Amino acid sequence: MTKKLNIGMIGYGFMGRAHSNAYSQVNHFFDLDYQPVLKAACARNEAEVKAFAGKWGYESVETDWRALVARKDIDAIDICTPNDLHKDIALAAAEAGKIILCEKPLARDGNEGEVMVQAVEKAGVPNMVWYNYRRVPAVTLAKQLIDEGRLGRIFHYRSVFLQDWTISADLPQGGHNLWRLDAGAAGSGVTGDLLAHCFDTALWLNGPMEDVTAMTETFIKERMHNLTGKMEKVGIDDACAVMTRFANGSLGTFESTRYARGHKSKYTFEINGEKASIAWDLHDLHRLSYFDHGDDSVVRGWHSVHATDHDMPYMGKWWVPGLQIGYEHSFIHQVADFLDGLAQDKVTSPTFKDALATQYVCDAVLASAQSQAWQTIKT
Ligand code: SOE
Repeated sequence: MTKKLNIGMIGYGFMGRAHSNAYSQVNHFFDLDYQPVLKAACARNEAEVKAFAGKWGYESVETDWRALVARKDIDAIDICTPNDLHKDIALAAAEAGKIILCEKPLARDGNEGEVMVQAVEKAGVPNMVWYNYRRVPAVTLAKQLIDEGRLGRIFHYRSVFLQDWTISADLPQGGHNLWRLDAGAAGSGVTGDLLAHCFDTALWLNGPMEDVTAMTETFIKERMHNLTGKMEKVGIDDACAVMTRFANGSLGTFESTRYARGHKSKYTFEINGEKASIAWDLHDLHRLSYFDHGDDSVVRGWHSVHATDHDMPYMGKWWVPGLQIGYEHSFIHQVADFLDGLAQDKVTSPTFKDALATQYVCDAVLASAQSQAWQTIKT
């Protein structure tokens, strides 16, 4: 019989919606021992959280996350708040013995992340961080191809995450929707928000990085702060470029900006190996580009693999071959894997500990941009 897993969701923004959708959909498509129940939604603004709860079908609301964490009928806490609340909520939830799912990045920096890892490990509670792009079928396929040795020795890992939504100097910082521009709430700018995705995927596909050198820029130095009503210094990085060495000997380059006019969410990676190369682009997320040097020379070239057949990762659970899925499905896949892990008493990656490794890369990047010197990445 299916076991109910009562979810307490904290936050109702973009990610609150993405996760709620995943919980609602997962049992329609995956055969699982657990079924998430949208038990309670929590946010400070009562009217907003009630509207959110009504739309998604949450059974109740709370306006204080501590009251939610204290509730006996909640099994799992999902943290979808701005980054500055991740640590306190996670610590309280671990103390209360709750399962914890936390939106990325794990924390504002490695120090906060370490405390969170200690807390979940001490409490022995299942935990996971929502680095969703690992579960796009074409990205999971990339992992399979690498693990099968099809690329051979890896030489290069190249990745960018480009957006353009903060170019206007009139855009304020802080508060609902714009906390990503407020260093106090976010911790950092594109490094923690966007490069963190690139680093998580890279660590998963290509293994640990050893050291980094980086530069950052803040193009708009002051913005009106929504919470104070005053012009305040902008503390986040608007753009960041990184060079790194991976432990497997390959070289990595990463770039992220919110000032790439014309790009809305252009996340790409390309990996060049001795035998083959692969490339992926979020704007065409169901395709994996693949070049195999072993192909007969007269047909050798870049293949565009449409990752929709039933033998592609996760795709057997969806429609008929050729019909593609999208962004929101990566979250559904992540919940499916997590619930399956719970049923089998197995850890589902990325755990808090895995996400701490990404946090350490971000810390080293920001430290390098500051010191203008190479930085060793903490392990
Ligand atoms: C920022 O605009 C953002 O929403 C990130 O916070 C998400 O993690 C990323 O997937 C898309 O862009």
